Amino acid sequence: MVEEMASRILNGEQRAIGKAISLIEDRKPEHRDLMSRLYPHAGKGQIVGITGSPGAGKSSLVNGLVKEWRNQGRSVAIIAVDPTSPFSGGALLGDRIRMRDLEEDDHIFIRSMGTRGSLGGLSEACQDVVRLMDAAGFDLVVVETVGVGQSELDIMKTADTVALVLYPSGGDLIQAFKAGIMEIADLFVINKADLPGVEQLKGELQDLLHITSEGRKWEPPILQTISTEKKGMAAVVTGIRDHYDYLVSTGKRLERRLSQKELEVMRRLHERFTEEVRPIVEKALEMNASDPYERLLEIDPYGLAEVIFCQWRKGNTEERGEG
Ligand SMILES: Nc1nc2c(ncn2[C@@H]2O[C@H](COP(=O)(O)OP(=O)(O)OP(=O)(O)O)[C@@H](O)[C@H]2O)c(=O)[nH]1
Ligand SMILES: [Mg+2]
Repeated sequence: MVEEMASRILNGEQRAIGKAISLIEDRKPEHRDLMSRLYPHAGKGQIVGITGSPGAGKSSLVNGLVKEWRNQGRSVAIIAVDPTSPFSGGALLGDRIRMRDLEEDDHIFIRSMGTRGSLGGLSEACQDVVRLMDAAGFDLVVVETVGVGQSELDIMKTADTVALVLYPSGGDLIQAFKAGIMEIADLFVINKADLPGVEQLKGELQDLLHITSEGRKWEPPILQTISTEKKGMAAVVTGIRDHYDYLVSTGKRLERRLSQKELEVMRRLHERFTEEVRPIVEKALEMNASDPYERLLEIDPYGLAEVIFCQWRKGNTEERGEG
């Protein structure tokens, strides 16, 4: 079943892609086999992260960029990551409405992803979906996230090219600086350039860039757009292309991917291990659930973690017949 699904995905069949995404989002065990099969086929597309504070105009920008890319005959997959933020509810609906006119085209794929349950794994799932789209043959895989938390930052770090969307009087520049987004941004887009304060924002940005860009070979361009009027789109598309050419010609694209490998293996292991021990943890706490709250609070978490770890290790050695 997974084998057939993989070959249909490699053929670019949208229905198979949709099904696979659900498999990935639910973290079903089969998704690992699927991803292993797809992995050798990924790595041809350009992964573009678009980040910025809520309402900066990321979706409007992506909308405009997609039209430009399609005019150049390039296919685009868009993943709108919706963190459990208080802003996302309405915005996501807005995205759907605005992007509906794009959905008739076979060379465009749009999907929103959110945190399912509270156990996280969003960045792992997102990375898998990106890889899936890449393997399916999309020339560009665009990930839109609100630049707030660690998992968004993790997602951005797996992109080839990161564009930070700012807007005048957004007051989000310092926040982005603090969150570490400034350092990983390859392009700066000042959107809503029809509003006053563009020059001031540009000045502040240039000052901050002096601090963060030391030793960088790529000089991040600062571009201006009015996304709602589709103004400035061509320059952003060119900037994204230029950055890709820079990565390829300097060997940095491979370098980046290699340095991410260890991190990714560690994250996959962490996810796998957590999955494995969770039932043991739940059981251990359940046994104590009949105790009054005070007793539950007395449980020493360090000791309990140690007991569970040893129990898990013992179980494994017995399984291998070494016990
Ligand atoms: N004046 C002006 N408004 C814009 C521009 N671009 C986007 N907007 C408006 O800004 C609002 C937010 O735009 P979105 O594209 O949804 O912004 P977003 O960053 O995707 O928002 P979230 O996904 O909620 O974080 C909408 O009302 C847009 O119409 C622009 O260039 N100029
Ligand atoms: Mg949006």
